[in-house]
Amino acid sequence: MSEDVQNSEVQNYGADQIQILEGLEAVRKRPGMYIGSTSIRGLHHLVYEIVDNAVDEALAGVCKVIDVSINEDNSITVIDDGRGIPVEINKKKGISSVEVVFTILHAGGKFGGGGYKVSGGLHGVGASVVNALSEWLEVIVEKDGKMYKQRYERGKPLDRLQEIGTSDRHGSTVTFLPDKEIFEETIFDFDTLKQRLREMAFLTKGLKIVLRDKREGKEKERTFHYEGGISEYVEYLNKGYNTLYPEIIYCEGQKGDVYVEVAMQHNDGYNENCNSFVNNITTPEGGTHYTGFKNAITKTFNDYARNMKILRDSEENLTGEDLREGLSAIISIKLPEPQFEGQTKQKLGNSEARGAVDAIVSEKLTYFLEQNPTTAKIIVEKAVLAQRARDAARKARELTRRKTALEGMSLPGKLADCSDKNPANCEIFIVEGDSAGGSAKTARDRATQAILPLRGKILNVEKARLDRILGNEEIRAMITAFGTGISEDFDISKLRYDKIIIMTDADVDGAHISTLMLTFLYRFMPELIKQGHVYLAQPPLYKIEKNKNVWYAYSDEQLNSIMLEIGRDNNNKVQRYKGLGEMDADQLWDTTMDPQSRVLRKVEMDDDNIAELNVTFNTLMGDNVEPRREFIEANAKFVQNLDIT
Ligand code: TSJ
Repeated sequence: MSEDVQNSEVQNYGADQIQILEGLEAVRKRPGMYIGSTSIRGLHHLVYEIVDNAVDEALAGVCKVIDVSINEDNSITVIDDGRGIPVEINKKKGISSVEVVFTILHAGGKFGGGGYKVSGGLHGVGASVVNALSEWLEVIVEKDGKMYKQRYERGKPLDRLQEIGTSDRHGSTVTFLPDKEIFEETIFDFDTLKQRLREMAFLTKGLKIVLRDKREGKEKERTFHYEGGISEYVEYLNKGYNTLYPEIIYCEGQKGDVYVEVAMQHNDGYNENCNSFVNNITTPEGGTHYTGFKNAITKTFNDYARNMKILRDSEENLTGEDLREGLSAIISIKLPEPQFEGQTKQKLGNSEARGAVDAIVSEKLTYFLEQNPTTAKIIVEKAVLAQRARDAARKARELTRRKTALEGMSLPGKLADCSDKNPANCEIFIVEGDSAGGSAKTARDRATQAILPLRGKILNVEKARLDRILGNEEIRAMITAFGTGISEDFDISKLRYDKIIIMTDADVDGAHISTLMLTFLYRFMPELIKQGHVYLAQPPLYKIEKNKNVWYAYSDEQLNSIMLEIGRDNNNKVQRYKGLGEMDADQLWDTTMDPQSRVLRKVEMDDDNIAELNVTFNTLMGDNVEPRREFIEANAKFVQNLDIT
């Protein structure tokens, strides 16, 4: 690098520099266009953006470790051991390549109408967007024995890239502090970063990603390193389930520009858990790659079953749905120019991906089935059983439909409905137990609050086939009360209540019942959760009385602070509520149901984290007791864990 370039005054902006600054100014004016939002979600996208660049270096085979730190001041440092960002002067722009990376908007980076990240190349919008949205950013490059550094403030370089010393390692280090003028929230959440970084590590086999929290009192560290890549991801998805066979089926190959990797394994459950990715970005709505995968599975297993005479000529083909019952899979493809479609731009559109995945999975799976006849037979037999159950379920469902058509909307007998007919004003409490249900019926505001008492624990939908689920009285009561129908029949415009409030005892059993309820909603009416209609009521844990005054405490901390305030003496009476049933109607209204004073917790889910949410449910609801216990112990407040944003 020549001396004069290093020392030139940045203040002398040329035409190029002015253009660059205008570009970054546009990012600061409309950040949402580039990172989706300026909420906590957008904040975390900054980290993924920087890490993506280092992951690209790993994909090129020249980076083994990526180290991500949340620093004491809530800045982020990402270090890799790659080749180091090129430092030579870019002939066209007259500045170092490092400066190009941090100041010129990524040509391919585009955003769809829905505001979701839609990568143009292997990475997203680029490091320049992160730079523009940071109060300051520092980059250090180590390569060829030298160390270079440059600092920016709100996107503007303070000086040119400087050679600052020598180094015997190679790599890139980027530290940035998100701009408080831009973001509504600038405190990073360790668990949110943890989930995405774990996903990235699963998707890039061999890459080691270390996440550290260096903030005072929060110090911790996690390492993600999977030599098995997506095969280990499938193993992780099936943790807590009994698998049907020991092998993880793995297919890999390249066709044209499309690199395809698929891993899968069946468990003895009934839900499909297939997650697809393009260039390491999740595609919750699937698309051509997922279609190619489904085509290959259906065709290959049917061909196999017929060749082996497990299916006779007179018998019908197995359907794709039946073959995917209990299937956990990761479909990960990489291609140069992904096209995203659909309302939220989360669905892959490239037609070449369909053929590539279909061809590669068909070929490798055919070979696998020939080599592993015992496993092949287990899968086909499970699908045959699923086929039969599906027939039974269809009959049960037709019966339900005919009934509603004949009798009109016949609401369940146990439902105490509200009188207001405008759903926007209405809420329904799903209450555990008949006695609490009775109190709730007395306490409620009859105009706007409906009560549906449920008896005991509701059916665990993770452990039952559709015919049994639809036959369950409690579940049918909820379906008819909500009015929306389920699964493919689901229609949110028919929702009869704006809020669905789950009200259970504040103990372990209550938490379990809430989880069963949420599992049901998540599997059959996920839109209710996505669109924010589902809530958890928050009954108090304690009642404190002193001289005819009454306080309620919703946590142990609150109990302590109340006791401190009123003084600990013999006039205090503290009652620990063991269940909703111990409250009379007035108390229940005051503490838990009155819209003016109650606390509700909204249940949230996020497309970014579908695979994670699936894990949460599998671990809690699957068969193996051990992982479930670990999970509950590790997440004492586990219902909050559903608030994955
Ligand atoms: F872009 C960035 F600043 F966000 C960033 C880039 C952040 C981090 C943490 C790492 C990186 C990065 C970039 N790590 N490694 C690289 N490598 C290159 O940019 C590179 C190096 C050498 C060559 C070559 O052809 O010799 C090519 C490239 C693209």
